[in-house]
Amino acid sequence: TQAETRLPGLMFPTGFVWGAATSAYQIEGAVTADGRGTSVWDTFVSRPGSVVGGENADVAIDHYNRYRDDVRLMADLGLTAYRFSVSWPRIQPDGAGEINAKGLDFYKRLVDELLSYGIDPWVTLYHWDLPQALEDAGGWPARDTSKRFADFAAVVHDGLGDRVRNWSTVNEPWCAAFLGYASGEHAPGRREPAAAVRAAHHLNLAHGLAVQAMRAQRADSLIGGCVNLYAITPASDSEADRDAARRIDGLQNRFFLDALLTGAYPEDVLEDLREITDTGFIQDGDLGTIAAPIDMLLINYYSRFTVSGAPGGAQSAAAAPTDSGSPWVGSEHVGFVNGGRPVTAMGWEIDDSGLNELLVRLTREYPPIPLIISENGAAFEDELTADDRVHDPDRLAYIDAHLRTCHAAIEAGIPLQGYFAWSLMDNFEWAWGYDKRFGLVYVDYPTQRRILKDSALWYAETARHGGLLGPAE
Ligand code: PNW
Repeated sequence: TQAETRLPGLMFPTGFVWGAATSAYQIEGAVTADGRGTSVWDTFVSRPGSVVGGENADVAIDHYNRYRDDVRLMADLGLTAYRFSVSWPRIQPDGAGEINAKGLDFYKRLVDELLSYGIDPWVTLYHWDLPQALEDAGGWPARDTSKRFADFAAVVHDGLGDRVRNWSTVNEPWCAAFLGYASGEHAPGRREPAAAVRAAHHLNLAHGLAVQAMRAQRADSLIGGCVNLYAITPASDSEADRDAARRIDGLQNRFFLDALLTGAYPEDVLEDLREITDTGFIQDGDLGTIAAPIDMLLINYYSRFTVSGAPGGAQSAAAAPTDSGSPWVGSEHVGFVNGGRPVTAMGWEIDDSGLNELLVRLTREYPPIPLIISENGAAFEDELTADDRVHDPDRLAYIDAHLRTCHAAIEAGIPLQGYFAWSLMDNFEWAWGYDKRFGLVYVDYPTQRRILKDSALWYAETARHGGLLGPAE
């Protein structure tokens, strides 16, 4: 292989986790199989105008039926870990009570298949597919949903805890709260800023209650919270721009990091938020629950935002594909400015220095905790060639640059223990439908054929080698 003809390059520590990630709704399909209930995403996609091209994930990439082949693909890629999520409505079709054994069985089979190849399963408990029945009862703005989530977490942990060691609770509470309940570009598509703030708190609370419930079941599970962080720069040194950066950093990063890691919401953010909602729903003791000790922090990193406080902003950071409001509740005046960097097919600016900035900041400003990059990757326009190849040098370069940043961080003593590429395979990219391809593996949707992109072959070699290869000898 090429590995033997190249210089060693940048080696990562032994035991570094080389993974790839997916989520249930984005890949599974089979939405009515084996007693699965309805989630808010099933409802949302059937509403005209919510997804580009009117697409849905009824079939997605049919992973529910093809999981054995997909796991073999992971083994071929030399992955040591696979991060996936469990569909709540498969386990509890109505979000509470009765356990649907057939749903849980699917994940048992999946985990056993992974373990048979020596691939470590990393389970995410919530990647946005709230049972519709719970949304009908109020959704995340209702406090009770946090308790229902803790019950669900206990069911899954009880069912899989004997064979899964690494767990995370809620994937990206920012997205679930503010894209789901403020901008409405994600399910359930509500545009209620005050409700979105309650949702954000209840998603944090759900995390804390789930940690408690799982710890009570067994002590040897490793449990983390998962946040999507952005590097944020003011467009200029003006007071207005610096205030814009403080606000967006507050809503996007600190609201979640401070709660999880220090047990307090940032005062300045609470003060901004009081203009749109009273915060009486944050009850005594909640923050203690939310800050229950965790074993690691999972970070999803994609990009940097450059922000301006000059009036006339109002557009969302990652411009939404559908008609939607602003996720930046109370800071709708903030403008997102072109920072002048190359962008991906999502229009997201490529900047690995932002990842470094975040890792350094986490180490400096928060109590020490093991870190995992649980998502990082990029969408580009991929094309299948006549000889069944996908040349994706931009994606390869994106991942390479971010891995170099990870390596430098580890050298600098930052406790970064793993990296998961988003995504293992092309899949249903939420409001964008199938238009945006994030996969290392190309999926030919009409035939469901999986084809390794150049980036997949390169990532496989990197994972096998345990580091980035140097130049040819
Ligand atoms: C994350 N934004 O989503 C999710 O965890 C994945 O499911 C998703 O496929 C991936 O990133 C790529 O989008 C995000 O608008 C969606 O800021 C939207 C935003 C951020 C993350």
